Amino acid sequence: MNTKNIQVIIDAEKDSRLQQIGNKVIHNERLSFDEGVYLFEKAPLPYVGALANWKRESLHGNKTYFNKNFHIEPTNVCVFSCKFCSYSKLYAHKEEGWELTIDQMLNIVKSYDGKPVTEVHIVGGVHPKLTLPFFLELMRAIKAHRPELHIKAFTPVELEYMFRKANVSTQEGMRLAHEAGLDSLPGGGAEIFHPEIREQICADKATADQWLEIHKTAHELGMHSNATLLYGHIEKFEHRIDHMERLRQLQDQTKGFNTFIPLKFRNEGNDMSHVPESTLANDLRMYAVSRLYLDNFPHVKAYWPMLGRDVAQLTLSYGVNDIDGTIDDTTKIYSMAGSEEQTPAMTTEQLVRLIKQVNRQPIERGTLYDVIKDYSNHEFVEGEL
Ligand code: V47
Ligand code: SF4
Repeated sequence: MNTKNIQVIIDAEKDSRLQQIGNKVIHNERLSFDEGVYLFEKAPLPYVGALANWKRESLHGNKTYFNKNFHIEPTNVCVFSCKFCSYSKLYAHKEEGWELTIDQMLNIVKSYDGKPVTEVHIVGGVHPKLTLPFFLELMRAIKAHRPELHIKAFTPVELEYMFRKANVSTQEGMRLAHEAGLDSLPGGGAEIFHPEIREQICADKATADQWLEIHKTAHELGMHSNATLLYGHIEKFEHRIDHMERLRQLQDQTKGFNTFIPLKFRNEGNDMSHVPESTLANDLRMYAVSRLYLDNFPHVKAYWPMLGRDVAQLTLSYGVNDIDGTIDDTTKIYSMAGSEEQTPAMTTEQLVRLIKQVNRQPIERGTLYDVIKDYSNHEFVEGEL
């Protein structure tokens, strides 16, 4: 959508405050906290969607990124007790859980030998016996086997616990992890930063300040990272904007975040099953407002295993320019929480088709958004990965 067309939509809007917000967006002016909340509360979905789509296209045109990655979940045993989590087995019930050895995880990595994956994503529960030295050894073993494989691993929740048990500072712990092969941090563990909500849904794990401090330290060491927000449960719009405001402020300082990933709360099999899930319209609004509020984040990603393929495809018109990866794996965290995607795996051909169906340009990227291949005119051959 060009600027002339979006100006027509802004001028036709009857609410003068929304008109004002629209004009700020197209002049690249920063939205205030109250304006962010107002968009959630009052903006018609087509209006906020058109603004977010304009922003997305002015940043990235039709480009829609994906990567070829696989996940390893070292354990689902966890010392914490987040109420929304359908995945973890408390340490007291650890016989129901799993914990992988370094050899088992290395064998997963080896099973991708010769396959064109560029990233391994490692995140799991917080097992009291899987300590910092264990994970340092794991990363060294992966790098010794496949040095160019990008290791995106561990949330601040896992890292804060490892560092505390190992009695090292955040700076020292992050330095050791980086030296052992950690290339970047995924966005998990952020949930909702505001204490009013955090204390109700995940009181005992890393605080908002600890989460932000660990990402800041990673950025200072030259690593990039992602950020998430768990939305659509008991939080209010103010809490979402507060969360994004804290991220926006850190990003102003470090410029280390690549991607923002809103994660839709799924309510199956956890202690918050009585809380209804967000509607499709509210999902789309969440993506659109994120794109507009986080003006210093280059990318907004829809994580399709959580949302489902159809909704993920729709978000590409509501501010999203990244659709994660082929994720050929056995990730359980979402299927256990009620996602439609029971065994999330999409072939490159399926992912490319999904992007092309809405007239976007599929680009395979590395973790840091280096362009690996433009799939616009690619003809797939049978069995291609
Ligand atoms: O922090 C747990 C979420 C996150 C539920 O950086 C739930 O590229 C919804 O952060 N309903 C971990 N969400 C996953 C994550 C992630 C995923 C994909 C890519 C990236 C990236 C990061 O999963 C947790 C939590 O917010 N989660 N339970 C649930 N019931
Ligand atoms: Fe543990 Fe993470 Fe589940 Fe919380 S969300 S209980 S930290 S595995």
